[in-house]
Amino acid sequence: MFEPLISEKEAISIKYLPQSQILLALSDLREQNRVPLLLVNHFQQKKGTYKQDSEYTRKLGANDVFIQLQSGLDSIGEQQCELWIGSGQWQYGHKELDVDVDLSFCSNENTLIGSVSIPLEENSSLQNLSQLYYKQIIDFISEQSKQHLLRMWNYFPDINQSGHVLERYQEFCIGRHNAFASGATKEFDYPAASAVGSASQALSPKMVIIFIATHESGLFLENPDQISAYQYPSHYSPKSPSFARASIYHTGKLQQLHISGTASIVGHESKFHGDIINQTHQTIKNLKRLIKHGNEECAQNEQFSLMSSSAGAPIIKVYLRNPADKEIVAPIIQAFTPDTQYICYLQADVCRQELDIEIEMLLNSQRE
Ligand code: 3EB
Repeated sequence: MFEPLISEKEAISIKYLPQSQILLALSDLREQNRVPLLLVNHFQQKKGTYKQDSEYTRKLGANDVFIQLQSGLDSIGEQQCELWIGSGQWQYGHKELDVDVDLSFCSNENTLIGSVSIPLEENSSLQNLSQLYYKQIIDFISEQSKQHLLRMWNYFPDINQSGHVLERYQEFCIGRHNAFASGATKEFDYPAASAVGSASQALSPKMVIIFIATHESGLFLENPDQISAYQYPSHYSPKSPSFARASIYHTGKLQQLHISGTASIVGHESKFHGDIINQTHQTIKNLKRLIKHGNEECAQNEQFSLMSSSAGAPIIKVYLRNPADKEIVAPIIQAFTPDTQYICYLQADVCRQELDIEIEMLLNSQRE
């Protein structure tokens, strides 16, 4: 058997796999004494496919993944899953936040990963819900002494539609901002994040929040070519989006760079409205600038690289508003990260109406 990569021995490793490979991947993990922590299905439970889904779910049940959930997003092409893997001792738990809402989590000494799926009603206020549940997450991770949020994902339907007063994304931003403002999290330690719109025709619409929290604070980065999201002018949202462009965390010999959802934004302005090719090029430019900046700020030995190394290769997730754009952007992204083994294309609405693509990444590097 191959010696596991450093990223696989020391930290959470994330793989994007087609659903058809999940059961096999899980049985391989068992043989290697590695722990399946979280499985995200990027496809919906649709009427008519119930039988097939329940078969998959039943087999999965026997494989003991700590946390399983549906993102509410749809894959473009084959149905994709996201499998998070740990090693060593992890413990599972869950906490009831509300009648229908559990926070599922698993944690080791340094790290806690968790998820909350919040059922949405027609008239749910995204502001109230995000404020309420962010506050509960923040309180919970403090109790668990993993009080530093490192990385968060936020998925909810109809992100660009109007909510009670404002656009639903803006209402979400206000609630999130208020929750952070009421706690100890300041601008300079906002987590890296992604926030995109999930499919609106879901059978049971949800706001899904997934997060990584750590005992010691990560390092948070901004992109020199972009205004920090938390300093955007107020016309984007009365309370600016509370996230960092990237975060870095060390465990053992590994350092990991979590890059937030990144779009075709320069300064604070959206660029290349209606032009998916140039939006993709601009997004890649932003990603490269951020990686370069991360390396200048803090790489200790090995640099974060787009190429694969002893610490592993980057993984990359691409959110597209229009599934048909995959054909156009795939060759551009392939040329950008030729070494990546794991790339995941999802259909999602970018939180700015005029933008059609958002990309997030996770890179590993080795330190002494
Ligand atoms: C941007 O750069 C694009 O509100 O958490 C990207 C990543 C974006 C995260 C969020 C929003 C968020 O402003 C949008």
